[in-house]
Amino acid sequence: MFCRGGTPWPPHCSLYARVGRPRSAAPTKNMNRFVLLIVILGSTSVSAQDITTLEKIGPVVSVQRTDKGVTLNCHDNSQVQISILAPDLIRVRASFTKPIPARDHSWAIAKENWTTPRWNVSETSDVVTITTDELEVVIRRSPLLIEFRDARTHQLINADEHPMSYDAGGRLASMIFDPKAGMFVAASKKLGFDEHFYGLGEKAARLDKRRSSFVNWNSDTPGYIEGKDPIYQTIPFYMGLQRGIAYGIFFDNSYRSYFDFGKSSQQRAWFGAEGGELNYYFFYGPSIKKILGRYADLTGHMPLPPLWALGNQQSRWSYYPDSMVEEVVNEYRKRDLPLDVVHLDIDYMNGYRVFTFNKERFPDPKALTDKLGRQGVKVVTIVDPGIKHPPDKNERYHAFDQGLEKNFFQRRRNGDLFVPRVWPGESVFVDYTLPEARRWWGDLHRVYTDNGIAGIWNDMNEPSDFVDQTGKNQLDVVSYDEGEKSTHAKNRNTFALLMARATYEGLERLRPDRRPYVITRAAYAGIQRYATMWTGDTNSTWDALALNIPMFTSLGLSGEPFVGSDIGGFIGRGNGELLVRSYQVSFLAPFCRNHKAIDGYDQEPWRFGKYYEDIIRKYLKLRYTLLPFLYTTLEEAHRSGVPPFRPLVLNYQDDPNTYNLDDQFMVGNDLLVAPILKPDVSKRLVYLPAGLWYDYWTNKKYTGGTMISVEAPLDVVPMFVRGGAMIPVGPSLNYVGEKPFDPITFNIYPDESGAASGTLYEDDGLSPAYKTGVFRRTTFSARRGPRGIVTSIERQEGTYNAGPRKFNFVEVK
Ligand code: MIG
Repeated sequence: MFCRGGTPWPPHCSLYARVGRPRSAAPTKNMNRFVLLIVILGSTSVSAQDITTLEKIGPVVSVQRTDKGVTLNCHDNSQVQISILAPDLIRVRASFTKPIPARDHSWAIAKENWTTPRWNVSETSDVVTITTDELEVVIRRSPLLIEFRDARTHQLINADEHPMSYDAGGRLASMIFDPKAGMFVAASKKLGFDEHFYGLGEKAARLDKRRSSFVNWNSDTPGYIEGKDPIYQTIPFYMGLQRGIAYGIFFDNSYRSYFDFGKSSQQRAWFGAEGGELNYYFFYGPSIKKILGRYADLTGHMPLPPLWALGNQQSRWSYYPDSMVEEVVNEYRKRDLPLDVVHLDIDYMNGYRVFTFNKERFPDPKALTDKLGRQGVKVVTIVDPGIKHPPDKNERYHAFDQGLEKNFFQRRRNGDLFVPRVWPGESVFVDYTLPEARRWWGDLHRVYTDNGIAGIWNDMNEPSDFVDQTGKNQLDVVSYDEGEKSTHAKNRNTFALLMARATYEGLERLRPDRRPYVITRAAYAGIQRYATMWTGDTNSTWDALALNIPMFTSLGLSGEPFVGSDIGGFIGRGNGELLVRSYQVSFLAPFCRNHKAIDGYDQEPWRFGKYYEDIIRKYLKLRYTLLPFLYTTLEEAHRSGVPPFRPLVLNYQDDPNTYNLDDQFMVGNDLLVAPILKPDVSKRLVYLPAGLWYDYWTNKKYTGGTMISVEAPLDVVPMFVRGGAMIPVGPSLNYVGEKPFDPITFNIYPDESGAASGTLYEDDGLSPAYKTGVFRRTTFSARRGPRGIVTSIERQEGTYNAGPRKFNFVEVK
């Protein structure tokens, strides 16, 4: 391996670069120093804080009733606003030692105007109590402590362990990113003896986050392993679950934030941030599904991507020239492997200049996309935020020239252009908080849409800077931020959200009759409105594969339903067995894409020989026949916020056996999958929740509520269908749209009582017409009678004419 001049690839090169390896020193000594440095960096994060040393908010001296709730005035001049958004959604906003500011802005929130539901407030000398139909918020005046109770049972759901706190004395100033940009604020909640924690978006961690702590600071972390934190995304939303009762907390604060679920203390789960407001939303379930629906109402429902986004995708850093892209696609077709999308990584550009094509490698991109289009394949191009800063003034590059002229680029406080170093070398970043800059950026995508590019893949948007990945080099970079002119401490974590927004809205304007398809690496809460995601630069290892499941399910529990990971792993050399097992996870993930680093061993499905290729084909084909089912579960995510790729706890939250189960997953309500995540293993234990289950491959029936042991030779992923399900299955396809979904066969898996039901969602798969009711959702039911199974249509919704298609009903026995 070699390090190319100045670029941080392969990853070990960047690490050396950060340590500043002296050229003459002996390598082993350097290695030790390097390890030491990592240890020191790693330990500064959470343990440095003891929130009990912070200043506590003062006791309540008066209470004002407002239209939407109450304002509490505190002894230390702090103010707390409690707003009732819905019977199960309460906002808590605190301002320390000064009144709540009039300015109230968040990039994450999709819905600001809620119709206040009926509510009441009552006061005694000790407490103020707010009641809605579902929640009781009990506020103790002195000290100020907030409790959330179930309005019907009065059962405690969540309670402050400590009054809300702020770092008035600047005790934490030495550890915070930018002490000038804000003051540490924190909230502390009682840790339930049996409380489990879920969510927090993309973390290289297990499903149940109890007894762990995390930091949010979007970071480019190639080759991350379990425990690496932070990585690319910030979703400051989590759910607590105790005795089957769930609540959610969305701490809407984009500064570097901290979440500790009983790691530093046995008493508390706390969260805090290095600035901004203590501003959180409390969601009450008790069901997780209901919380996810509300979270989607608040931060945005994922729009449907085009149906072909559920197709199989192939990528590589990088396929070029155009003839090689054609070769890849031809190989797929020749080998009878389904394929919908091929990705062009950074080498398609002219010297990494975004919005350009390299003329030698891709002389006629339109001809290429037309040709591939005739084979049923779409092209997605990568777009990074770095715009090349021309090395000499005479170089003309439209993206730079226009952006400079319009003053859309980020600048330091002293007015200098901020010049990070990324793939193009010295570059500039756009200030996406400027509405006109977002519009301009979106419009720049015309070069892609005109050339038939079907989707955009945003990378490096943490934003990554080879000069310094910690953000220190960007400390004094100012963003417009709706007039606040705030700095990096506040804007880093929302950079990707706004870039994705600019891209999505641009694609909407450029192709109004098509659904945009955007993929992102970094994110902040609300990202689901604009982009799908993948989990960045994983390793081609078994450990990395095992992380797929808790990462996908946690993302799903954090409002990001469309997720996936580089199949086979990104960095290093995989093998046929790992690749097959990786497909056995991802063939049911929303984003199903094989991708590999520039210096990794090739890993397209055929690269390890026919034996493995045949198994991969089996799973890709199965994915395509299951598309009617997958699309139906994806639409459910759009509508209800409940993701397709689920941890078992989401469907069985009363069953404690599911609370930390993260080597199995479910797709929708009906399919349970228990992949093999270790080499040379062909047998495993599978937990089946209570009820009747059918082995997908053999139709053998099991009664759940127990562990079973199943065989899983390399060509088998253990998979079970819930008794009571009807699974819609379509014809075998090489790509989406090759033929209509006709016939559609409903495989009926009756439950113990002989009943089953299922749903089929259909629309044109391409246009935004579904948003105005042009879809068809059909609910079917089946019942075993004396003369066999009887099926009926329970309900039909929507105005879409799905055309004549044949439905077959097959009872699985
Ligand atoms: O510094 O575009 O995560 O998928 O292939 C590496 C090159 C930049 C990181 C992405 C990866 C992509 C690669 N990129």
